[in-house]
Amino acid sequence: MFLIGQYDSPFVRRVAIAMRLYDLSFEHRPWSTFGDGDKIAPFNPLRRVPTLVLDDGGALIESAAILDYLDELVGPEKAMIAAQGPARRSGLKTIALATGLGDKSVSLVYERVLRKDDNRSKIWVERCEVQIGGVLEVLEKERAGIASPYWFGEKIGHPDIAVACVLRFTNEAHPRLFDAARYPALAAHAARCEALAVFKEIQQPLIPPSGD
Ligand SMILES: N[C@@H](CCC(=O)N[C@@H](CS)C(=O)NCC(=O)O)C(=O)O
Repeated sequence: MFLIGQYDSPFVRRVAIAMRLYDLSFEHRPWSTFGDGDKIAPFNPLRRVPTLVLDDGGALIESAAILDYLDELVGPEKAMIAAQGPARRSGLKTIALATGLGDKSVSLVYERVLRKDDNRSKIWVERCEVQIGGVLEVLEKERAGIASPYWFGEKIGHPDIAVACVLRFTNEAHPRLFDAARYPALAAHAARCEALAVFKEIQQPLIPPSGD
């Protein structure tokens, strides 16, 4: 199978990190959503990443759906989220907050680089910034109340990976919005994850689209 997308995307990165942790081999096609849109389109008409192309030629889109498939592949014992019950719901909520924050951060990048007329929507930018701040506050409070090395215990899980990937992206794209002194538990969480070999291997400094 091959994974389409660059590792500066927090969504592509979280899928690739999970695949490595699951020991699943894959080829990486680091196609850019804007520059290589025509290459992505036959696999995903939305021209979005991550897109995972399976050995039978079928393509999976959306990081959550891709990870759902990978979890099924490795089975419930190995899956990096509880199979059911309150622990699963809680994990899915943390992931949704993190990836929602990621959506807002990505949206702010597009707003910044794709508008050539200096005509950004003030309402949209302010809304995204409020949403990002709100999620950071909630995640900080949640993480500060957890003593274990990872969000749901001793072992790394999808929520940990999602939060760390999104924090790195947000920090690179909008350093003003993530002040480590204000969010010390999240900063420590990100540092713990980024220190792992798999996070060091699977990363790429942010290259925003040029808009040309
Ligand atoms: N909800 C999607 C978000 C993926 C996403 O936003 N990908 C960005 C790159 S970071 C993308 O494909 N952007 C191009 C576009 O949306 O047209 C997921 O979880 O996979």
